[in-house]
Amino acid sequence: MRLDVITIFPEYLEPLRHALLGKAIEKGILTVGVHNLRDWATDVHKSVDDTPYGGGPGMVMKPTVWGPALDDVAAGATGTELESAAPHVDKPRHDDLTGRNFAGYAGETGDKPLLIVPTPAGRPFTQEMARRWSNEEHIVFACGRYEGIDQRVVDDAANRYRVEEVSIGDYVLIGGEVAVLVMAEAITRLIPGVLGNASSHEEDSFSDGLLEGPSYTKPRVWRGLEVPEVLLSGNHKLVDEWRREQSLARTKERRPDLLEDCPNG
Ligand code: 6GU
Repeated sequence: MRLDVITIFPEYLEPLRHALLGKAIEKGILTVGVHNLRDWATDVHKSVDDTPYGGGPGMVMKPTVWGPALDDVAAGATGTELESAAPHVDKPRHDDLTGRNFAGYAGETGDKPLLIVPTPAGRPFTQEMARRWSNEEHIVFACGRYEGIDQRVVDDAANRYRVEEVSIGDYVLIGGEVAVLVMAEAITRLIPGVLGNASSHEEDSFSDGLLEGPSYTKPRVWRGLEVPEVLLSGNHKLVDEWRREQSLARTKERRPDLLEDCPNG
């Protein structure tokens, strides 16, 4: 997978190159390009924003800067790591290989990259989106700051991208950068080879619609607190049943909304 991020704060995206994702880059599973939006600014002050039509507080990011930036990044014409940016239309995606593919899935219109625009006004990001997008060949994130990006940028980008405006939750961040870190991690950890254990995400919270229950390790007694007896029994059937009960109880307590139309509930 290739990830490109366009931002006015490229240093904010440094964590993408560290720890887990850094390993994926070293292994050649992932390519990351971070681009400074100001490189596409044309005036002496390198300005990227302007006052909003219709008045009001704050500034709006300029279409005349964003348009060319998105054109260049879609075309892989930014001078960085060009080889892996080329689309691989015939390459099977990992969900095809594991038989988990289904109709209507991202990457179907293969040649256009996916453009994700983080915004509190977007559709809520979910584990299901992370799973679908983990099959993408090329994802571009467009980070807005201030009061957002001129809407025509998003409308026009649909000519070269499949565009998604996405929110990571019901709160407001200063800009999209941290949301990109969140989504990039949620997406890339599902690519085979990025996590050590290939099946370790199959029991994640949300992958079966429930929260994960508690986990324990040695020692058996710590500060007077004992590990639940059933986990020491060696009876896998009993352990599975107990874990399911714990999942359900926790979900009822913390996220009753998840149980409303839950086929497993
Ligand atoms: Cl994706 N961006 C910003 N700026 N704020 C947010 C958000 C995104 N999701 C929740 N709040």
